[in-house]
Amino acid sequence: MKTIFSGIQPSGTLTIGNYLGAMKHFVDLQEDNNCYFCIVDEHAITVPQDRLKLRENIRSLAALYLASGIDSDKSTLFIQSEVPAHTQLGWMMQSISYIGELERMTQFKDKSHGKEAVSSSLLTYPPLMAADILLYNTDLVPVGDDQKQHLELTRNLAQRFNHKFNDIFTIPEISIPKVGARIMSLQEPTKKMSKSDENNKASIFMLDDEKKIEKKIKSAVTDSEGIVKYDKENKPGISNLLTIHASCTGETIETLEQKYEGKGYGEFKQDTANAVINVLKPLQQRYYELIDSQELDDILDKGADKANFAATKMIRKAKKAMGLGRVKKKK
Ligand code: ATP
Ligand code: LTN
Repeated sequence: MKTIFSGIQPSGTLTIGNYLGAMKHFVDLQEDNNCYFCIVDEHAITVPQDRLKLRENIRSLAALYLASGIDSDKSTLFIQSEVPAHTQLGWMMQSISYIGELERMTQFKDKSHGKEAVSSSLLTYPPLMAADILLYNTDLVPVGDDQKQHLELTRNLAQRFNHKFNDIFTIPEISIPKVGARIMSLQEPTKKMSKSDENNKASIFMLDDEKKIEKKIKSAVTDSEGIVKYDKENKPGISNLLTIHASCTGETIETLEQKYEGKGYGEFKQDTANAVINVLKPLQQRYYELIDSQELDDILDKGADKANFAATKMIRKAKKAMGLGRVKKKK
């Protein structure tokens, strides 16, 4: 049994990229592991958020986790800002991070590029992410491909802390899915599908209805060759649809290539849309049952209690290791 930790930002409606690259795998992992799944709202405020929208997104993300199959009897589901230990350890992690290494993070470069005002928390986002993971003695972190660099930094910070102070942190491993680790934009298939993409047609959202899903997949950018074949370099659009299709049905990409040999893109796109709809429809039904329920609040309360208990223990150790606070004199 391993300890697993992962987090998703409540920064908009989740896409099937988030689902196929991350959430779907969380559900498989919870069967025989000790899992923590977090709604990382403190990460979301590193870029400007509308307060009411943020509140809505937090609740919506919690309901999506559960609707996807996260079981609160097996896993701990909680909101980051309801466990103060995250920012506490985040600060300690910042104090052993170098500005140079944070400036080298591609996510920081991408998100700060061309912006007039860049918050300092956008730069110090990775030490907070390291804290999230290290608080729980995490062995494994399931994430999409884009988080590799942050995980590498987390491992470095954990090693640095252990070496400098005391050996208290487990060095976490990263787990990236074989298929679906990087779902691309439907409109610009060389760019990752993102929940914050300005072009609405570029992403399929987990709460999109059947008609929207069909429309978006049918208008997905492909090529004029007419051959359903995986070739990421020359046919990024078709390769992306093959990945989506395969991840949704569990078929291999090779099986799909054979199945659509000699057939046009029309039929392939229609079947891909159906495959996505079949995955999302039952999930959406459960989502709407949960979103305004008391059950959802009870689960999040229980999750915060469990996470607080485990995280507080680690904070005590980290403070002691760094020499923070005091040792009380005996009377
Ligand atoms: P944004 O799109 O707003 O920049 P994000 O979706 O990258 O944010 P998160 O919501 O925190 O950021 O990501 C949650 C998880 O989903 C992470 O494990 C991330 O790697 C994964 N993920 C995000 N986008 C994709 C994608 N296009 N393909 C596969 N996995 C993805
Ligand atoms: N940085 C991640 C979200 C995230 C996370 C984490 C993922 C914050 N804390 C801890 C795994 C473990 C992202 O942007 N996708």
